[in-house]
Amino acid sequence: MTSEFFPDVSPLKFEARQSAARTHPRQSQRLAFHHYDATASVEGRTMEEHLRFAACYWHTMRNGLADPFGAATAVTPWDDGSASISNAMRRAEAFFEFLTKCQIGRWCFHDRDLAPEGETIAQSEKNLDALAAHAIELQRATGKRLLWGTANLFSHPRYMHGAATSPAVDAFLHGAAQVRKALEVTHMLGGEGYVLWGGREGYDTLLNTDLAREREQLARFLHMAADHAQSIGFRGVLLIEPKPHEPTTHQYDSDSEATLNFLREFNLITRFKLNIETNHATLAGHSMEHELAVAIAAGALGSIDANMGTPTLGWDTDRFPTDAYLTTNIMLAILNAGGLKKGGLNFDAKRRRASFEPIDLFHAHAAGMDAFAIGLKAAARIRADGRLAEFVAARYASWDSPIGKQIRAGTLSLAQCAQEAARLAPAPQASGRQEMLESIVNDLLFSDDA
Ligand code: XUL
Ligand code: CO
Repeated sequence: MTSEFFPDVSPLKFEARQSAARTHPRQSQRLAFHHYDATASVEGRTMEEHLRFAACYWHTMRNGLADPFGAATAVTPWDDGSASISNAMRRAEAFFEFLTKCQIGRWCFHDRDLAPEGETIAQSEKNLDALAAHAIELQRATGKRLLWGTANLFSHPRYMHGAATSPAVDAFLHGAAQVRKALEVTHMLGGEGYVLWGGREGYDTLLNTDLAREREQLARFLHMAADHAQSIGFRGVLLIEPKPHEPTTHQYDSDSEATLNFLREFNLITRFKLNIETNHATLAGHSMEHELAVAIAAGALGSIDANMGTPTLGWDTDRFPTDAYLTTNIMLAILNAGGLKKGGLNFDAKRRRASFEPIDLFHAHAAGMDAFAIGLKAAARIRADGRLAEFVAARYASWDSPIGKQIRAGTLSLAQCAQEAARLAPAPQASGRQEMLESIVNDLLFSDDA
C-alpha cells in the first residue's frame, strides 16, 4: 500500500486499563483494546481464534450515515464520491488499512458495495472483476481473509417487488446473474462462506401477493445457488440470514424457526446454515440467545452478524454491540456449541450519525471487539464455575430415571404413560430459581479477577 488513509491512527494494541488511564490522563478513552488481547488464551484457544472478527464493507466504507431525516455526515477523505474504478480501488485500500490497524482478521462484502454497478450485466461483472483482483492483492499483502461475500438484490429499483420472489421473472433472472457472479468472486477470494439475505423476498401486502408461489420461487432460487456453488467447487458454508421485516412487511425467512421450516419443506436443510443477526432477532420479537439456541439445536448455526438494536426504537438500528450481557450470552452459546467453526463475528453495524469522524470507525469496532472479549472471558468463567450447567442438568434429572429413559427411547405408549401416572406418588415441585441464576451470572460477569 502506498499511501496512508488513517494517518492519525496508530495500530491498536491491547493495553491494561490502568496504564491507559495513567499515560493519557486527558483522554476519556484512548484508542486501544482494554479487553481484546488477540493472543491471550481462553479455554485453550486464543481470543483471535474464538472470536473470528470481521468488518463489513457496506457500513464501514459505503454508509455515509444518512438517515430518513438528514443527509450523510461521514467524513471520508479517501472517497471522491465518484463511481469510478479508481475511487473504488482507493476505498478498498483504505478498508484494508483499517482492518490492519484495527486487528480485524476478516471482511464481508456485497457485490455492489465493492464495485460500481455498470450499465449492463457484462459491465457490472467487469467492474467486480477489477475490484476482486485488487482485493486479492490486498488480502495477500495484509493476510486478511474473506469471511463471506453476498449479492445486493434489494437496492436497485428492479428489485422493488423482490428478486427471487418477484412477480416479474426478469428480476429473478437478474438476481441469478448477480448471485452466480458473486459466488464466483467469493470463491476466487477464498471466502469461508456465502450469505443470502432476502432483503425484499417477502411481501408488502397480501392483496397483490401469491405467497405460495413466491415461497416456491425462493426455494428454486436457493437450490440453483447451491448447485452453482457446488459446480464451481466452492467449499464454504452457504448461509441464510433471517429477518422478519424491514424493508418488507413480512420476509419469508422471518426468524430461525421459520427459516429452518422453510429449508426442511423445500429439501434445502442440508445445503444451508443460518447467519444470525442480533438486531434481526430483536425485530422478530426474540432475544439473540433464542435465535442462537434454535439454530444450534438444529445443528444449523453458521455465522453471526454482530450488532444490536435499540429496543425502544422499532427499526434495524444496527448499533455496535457494546452490551456486555448480550456478548456474554452470545459467547456462552457459542462456547457451549463448540465454537464458531467456519463462521465469524461480522460487525454488521454502523456508527451513529453524529459519530462521523474516521476515527469513530476505530472507536466503534474496538468497542464491539472489547465487548466480545468481555463476553468471552465471562462465558468461560461461567463454564468453569459450572453452577449454571449443573443446575440445568439437575433440573432434568428425572428424565434419566428408567421411566424417563423409556419415554425418550420411544418405547412407551400414551396409555402406558397414563398407567405410570396413576402409580405416581405426589412429588414436590422444584423451583426454577431464575433470579438466583441471574445473580450468578452478574457475579461472574463482574468478578474482581475479570
Ligand atoms: C440487512 C442485513 C444485510 C445482510 C447482508 O439488515 O443485515 O446487510 O447482512 O445482505
Ligand atoms: Co446482516
